[in-house]
Formats: sequence, structure tokens, C-alpha cells
Amino acid sequence: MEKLLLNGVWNLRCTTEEEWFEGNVPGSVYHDLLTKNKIEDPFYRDNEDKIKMLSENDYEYHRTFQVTDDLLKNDELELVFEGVDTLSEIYLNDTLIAKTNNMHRTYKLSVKEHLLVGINQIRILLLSPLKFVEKMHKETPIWGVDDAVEGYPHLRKGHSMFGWDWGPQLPDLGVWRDVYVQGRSKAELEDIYISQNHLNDERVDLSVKVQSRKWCDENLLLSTQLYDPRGKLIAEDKRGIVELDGEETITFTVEQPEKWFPVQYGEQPLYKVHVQLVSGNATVDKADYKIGLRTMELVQEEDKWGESFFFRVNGVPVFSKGANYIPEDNLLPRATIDKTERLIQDCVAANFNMIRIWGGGHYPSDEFYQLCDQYGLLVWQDFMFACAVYDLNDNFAETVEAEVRDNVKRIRHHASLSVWCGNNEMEEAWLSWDFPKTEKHKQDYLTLFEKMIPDIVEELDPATAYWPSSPSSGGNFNEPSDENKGDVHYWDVWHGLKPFTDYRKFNFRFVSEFGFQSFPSLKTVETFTEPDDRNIFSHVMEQHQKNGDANGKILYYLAENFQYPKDFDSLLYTSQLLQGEAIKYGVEHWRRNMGRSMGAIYWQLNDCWPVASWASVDYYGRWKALHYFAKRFFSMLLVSAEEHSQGAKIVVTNDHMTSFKGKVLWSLRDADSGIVEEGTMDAIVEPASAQQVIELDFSEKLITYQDQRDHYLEFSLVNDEEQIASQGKVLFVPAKHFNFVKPILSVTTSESDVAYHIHVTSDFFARYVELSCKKMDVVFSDNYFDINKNETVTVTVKKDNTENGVSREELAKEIVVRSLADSYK
Ligand code: BMA
Repeated sequence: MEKLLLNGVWNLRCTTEEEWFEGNVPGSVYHDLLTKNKIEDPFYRDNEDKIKMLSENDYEYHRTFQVTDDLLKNDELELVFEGVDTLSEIYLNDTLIAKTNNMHRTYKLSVKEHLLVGINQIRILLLSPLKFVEKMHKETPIWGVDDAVEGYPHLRKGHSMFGWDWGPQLPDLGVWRDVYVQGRSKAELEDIYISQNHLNDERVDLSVKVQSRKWCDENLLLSTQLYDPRGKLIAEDKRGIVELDGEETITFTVEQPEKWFPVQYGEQPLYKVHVQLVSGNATVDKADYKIGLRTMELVQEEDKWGESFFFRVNGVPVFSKGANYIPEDNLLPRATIDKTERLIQDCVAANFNMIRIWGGGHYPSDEFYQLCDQYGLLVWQDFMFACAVYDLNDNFAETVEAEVRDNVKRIRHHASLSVWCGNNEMEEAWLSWDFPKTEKHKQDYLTLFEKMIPDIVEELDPATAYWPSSPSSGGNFNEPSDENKGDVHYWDVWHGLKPFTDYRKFNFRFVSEFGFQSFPSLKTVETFTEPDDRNIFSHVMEQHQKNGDANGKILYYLAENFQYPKDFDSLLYTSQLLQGEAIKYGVEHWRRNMGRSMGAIYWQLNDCWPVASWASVDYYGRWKALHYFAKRFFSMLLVSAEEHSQGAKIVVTNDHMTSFKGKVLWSLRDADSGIVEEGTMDAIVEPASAQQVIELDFSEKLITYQDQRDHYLEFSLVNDEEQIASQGKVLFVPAKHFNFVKPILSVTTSESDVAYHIHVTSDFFARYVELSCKKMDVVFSDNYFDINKNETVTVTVKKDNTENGVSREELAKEIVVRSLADSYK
């Protein structure tokens, strides 16, 4: 097999203009125009509006390339586009060879008859996505969310590129993945499917099903190797291929298999399967797969509450903890794999074990899934359908079928893949959202998500579960939001303005969405504003807030919880505290109900531009308060309190496969941090379960509201070695009414070989102590924590996480500290 890569510099122009200039493949029109300084940054202030109009135009990219005699001698030559965004006409030496209409597909075009020895010319005409959806919507109006450009469901292009309630309307266009000419002679490996049979802990049988296509008389050799996670060859199979269209199944037995586990449950060893078709000494075709040996079940069994819904990996029940992933950048070329790796590291650092790829974006790259395999992050994979009605005509069905086949084949071997899910929120929408509905489109829904797509998944990836929609109770419009069955999206806190305590009313089986917005940090706001814009109701700030009345919602919840912030920056800070507290309320409650509840995937992990949103990591990769909160509330061992105005239940949640033995220490303190009452309780918690350790009743101490304003509860979980595994503090009144004495915080630093240590001392009880750096970006080991009066809390910054080997003195000068009491006058 020979490959001629056509990535690199091409020529680009808008079809209405004469001038050509350099552009990149893979790349995008907006990105090329931006790097050539032909447009302003689309994310700055309100530039979005004018940049969007660029997508009313058509663009073309062209280049020449050399084809050698040798390449042309191949029996078959294919021009492969791994991603075209989206509508295009592809010309080779001035002949139209294909039209594309789906950014999620790979296009393989047979081109032998069109190629010449010497110079060849390739041109791709990208057609306006805005004009297309407008035309289609006129012909067949179908419903989609208000925040996106009308008609978007007609086009197989990442929906949120047309706008969303967190994303700008910037439907860029381009050739967004690799392009190459691929030559084949004699034969090819058409398809390889590897399945695992776990007989017992000591033995896994692998079966490698190889579908090959051969168009020569020669007897070829099919050679298959299995390598262990350290790269040692452990099994091999060599056999001749006689058939023209042949299927061969090779089986390998792995004794003492090294099993792949989600992060924190074990290691992530990856075996390699190498398949080759050989003619004499020459390799005709080859393929490599990295696989993890594991069983993955979506367990749905009847129980006393209804029906379970959780993932069992290698027999171990896993409480899924994580967030929803959206595209990392509206300008796709800016989302580099290094940034993705950092984001995945951020997930792991915050004790996630799952990420849900939400259906309104695009299917991530191979490298994305490799990283999830490597870091042990389970993947809930939506197909790319979200909040829309789909018109299932012949063209649409054909392109969707190709898309589903391409992506299932591409992603199915990844150890991290846990479930395929048909779409985001459409089953629920058909039942309870208000939009014009037709019987045809309702039937189309069922055909698409309960017949066509699951049939393909069953054919190509029978080992992975299929779930029709998120949320769902199994499909067929059967109470998709049932509390006791399937997964749920719960939005009454936030969209419904319910208090955080409302989460505690529900013991959902698996919450795959719930969320709360906040503003990004001042540093991030500064990247898209001028000083005069820095008021949350300014035109520019509202341009970077896509969820209608959301800034008002933030203020509403602020009023419930905190005092009126003294300035813009304090408002940003307190909005993040609200977000952290809200999500913590939900997660801790569901984790206290582990067994019945088995998943808490909040909305949302990341942003695609700088914006006020539900994300816990902002567009620049900066951790918002929520991400630090998540690190604490998702830890494998969690102590949490279900407090009320005169007491609390203290519960320990143990996600580990082994039982936990230790103690819970608690103390009721006054506002001066003086201990009023304290105690210790043994805590013995079975594997994968939660256990109430103690119920504290302070009804004799916290009699009046004044008493409650004056006290807080501190608790911690210590293990046998007296190390703290988890800890927390709760107030008995909203923080706005607590009797804080404004604390003075002081910071000193020290260092070890690998880390800087930051010691923060407070002269009074300090709540939500925030550490930040003036210019640098660092991730602290903890942040937004509380400090008792006259106590010191030490956090660390890993040296390899700081910019360019910054010294301790430089870091010390950068650090800024504040607590809640600093946010108001
Ligand atoms: C859910 C998601 C997204 C949306 C979010 C916030 O419904 O599926 O469509 O961005 O809520 O409203």
C-alpha cells in the first residue's frame, strides 16, 4: 500500500474574488483568513456577527501534486478525504469526481482513471452552509433549537457550529481532516473486527475476523501478531489467502490477561494486534489496533426501585463520574491534540472516570479515543444528533448510514468505549417539548434511532450496548425521563430556578446532564472585551452569553446565597462559587445514594470559545471553581453531609473495590472556629457502596436563626494511617447570612524538588479561599477551600505545570488570594 499525503499548503479564495492566497489542509476558511490577517478574531467582542456572514459565500481550495509512474501502477488508487466540512464538489484535473454532504464521513473516491503521471490538479469547491440550510428550511421546515441558525438539522455538519446556548453562530467550512491518495495492488484488508471472550480471570480468547479483498491470482500470506502491553510478541498466526473475497478468523488465547480498567480501578494495559497481507517479501496492506482486555456491560436489571442503569467493567460496578464534552473550538484547526490531551488530563485530575461526547458536535479524532484508552476515561458516545427534528428522505438516510458505519468501525475497538447513544434529548423532546410535530417525522425518529442506527451497531459492534437517546428509559417514547429507569437530564435547578436542595428530592439512576452556569475568570473575560464592556449586561458580555436570560438567573441564585458583590471581578468569582456549590449538591446526594444512583455526568466540561456557560474548564483551559470542587466531590472516597438547619447526616461513599475502614471526625464550631462539640465515629464501608456513619442532632444548640448564623460543621474522613481521605464544611444558613468576620489571608511559599508549596493562613474562618496568579496560569492541588481561624492550609503546584521553569520567588509575586468575605463591601 502506498500513500501520498496531500496535506499542507493549498491555494484558497472566495469564489467572488479574484485573489488567491495560501491556505491549509487540513484547516478551515476562517482559520486561514485569520492567520493571513484578512479577518479579525471572530471571538473578540461582537465580531461573531460579521464573521458569520463569510459563510454566505463559497470558497475553493486547489493545489497540484506529482504522481509517479510507480504510484500509478497500483491496481487501485483512491483519493481519501477523512473529513470535508461539509458541502463540496471535488474536481480532479478539472473533472468533477464527487460531491460531499457530510462532515462526519470519510470519503474514498476511486481515481485511477483520473490521475496522470506528472502534475495533477485537485480543486475542492466548498459551498455555503448558510445558503443550503436556508433553502432546505424553506422547502421542508423542521424544528431545531432557537440558538442555532434555522434549518441546521438538514445538514450533517456539527450542529453547534450554527450556534447553541453556549456557542457562537460561526459555521466555518473547510477540509478538516487528512487528504491523501492511496494506492493498492493485489489485495486489501477491507475490514477487521476483533472480539473478546473472557472465559475466566485467567483466560481471554481473542478472535480477529479479517475481511480481505483480493484481485490477483497469487496466493497471499495473511500474517497476524499479538503483542503484550510491553511490546513483546506473544502469539502469531500465518496463513495463505486463496479466496478472492475472503473472510478469515484468527483466534488467540491470552493466558493471565492483563486487564484494562477505568482510571483508579486498575491499570490501562493495551495489547497490540498487527495484521498484514504479504506477497513474497512485500507488504500489500497492514493494520494495527491497540485493544484493552475488558468486559463492558450496561447493566439494566430489575430491582426494588425499578431498573438499574450502570456500567460494569470486568465485573466491577462503576459509579460514572464526569462531564459532557462539546467541540473544543469553533475554529476546528485550533483544537490541537496537545490541548485535547491537557483537557483529558484535567478530567483525570478531577477524578472523572467518564466523559460523554454530546451529540451536537462532531465525532472526535482517533487520537482522542487513544488518549481516553491510555488515561482510563470511559466514553459515552452519542451519535451526532441533538435537539432537532430530522427529515428522513433517501439522501439523508444514505449519508447517515455511511456516517454511522464509518464511525462505528473507526471507534469500536477502543477500550474506553462504553455505550453508543442514538441522540441527545430527542425522545424526550418528541414527548414534552413544544414544536410543530408531524406523524411522518415522529416515525422518522423511530426508524432512525430505534431501527436503522441500532441495526448497524448490532452488525458492526455487537459487543457494545446501544441506548436510543439521552435521556431514555429504553425507547419507544416510554417515559424517557423516568426517575427509576434509564438515564435522566435534570434541569429544574438552573433552567427551572429551583434551589440547589431540589437535587435531593430525586434518586435518579444515572444523571447524564444537569448543570449550572458561571462566568469565566477575569483573565478570560479580558481576552474578548475592552474595559468598558466589563459589565455583565453590556452588549459584548451579552454577546458572550448565549442562554437567553441566564445572566439574570446567575443574579437570582446569587441573591439566594451570597451578598451583593462589590465589583465586576467579585461577581465573576461568586458566580463560579454558585456553580461549584450547585453541582456539588447534586453529585454528593447521588453518591450518597450509590447503588440506586450510579452516574453523575454534569453539563458541561469545556467551552468552544470564551463565554459564560456551564463549563468547568474554560476555553483557555483555565479551571473554574467547579473543576476544583469536582476534584473533591468525585474522589473515590467521599465524606459528605446532608445538612439541614439543626443537624446533618454524615455519609461515606466508597467507590473502591475493597472495603474501607477508618474514622469520621466531626466538630461543630462557632463563627470564631471555636469547637463547641466534637466526636469520632468508626466508618466501615463495603466496596462500591455508601454508608451513613452518623446523624448529628444540634437542635439544642442551634435553636434560633442567630445560633445557626454563628455555627458551622466540619467533618473529615481519615483512614487507618490517620491520613485525611476527604473532608468538608457546611453552614446552616445561606452564606450571605453567616457571621463571617472578614479574614486577613497571608501566603508564604516553600519548595521541594518537584513542587512549590503555598501555605495560606487565615486569622478568621475563611470560606472559598481562592488562589490565582496575576499573569501565569497554574493548576493548584486544591482551590476554593475553607480555612479555620488561625489554621494554615498548604497546596502545591507541580513544577512541571508552571510556565518556563518559573522560580519560587516569581510564583510568590504572582499569587493573589481572596475569600468570600472579600467579595462584598
Ligand atoms: C442540554 C444539552 C445542550 C444544552 C444544555 C444547556 O439540553 O443537551 O443542548 O446546551 O442542556 O441548556
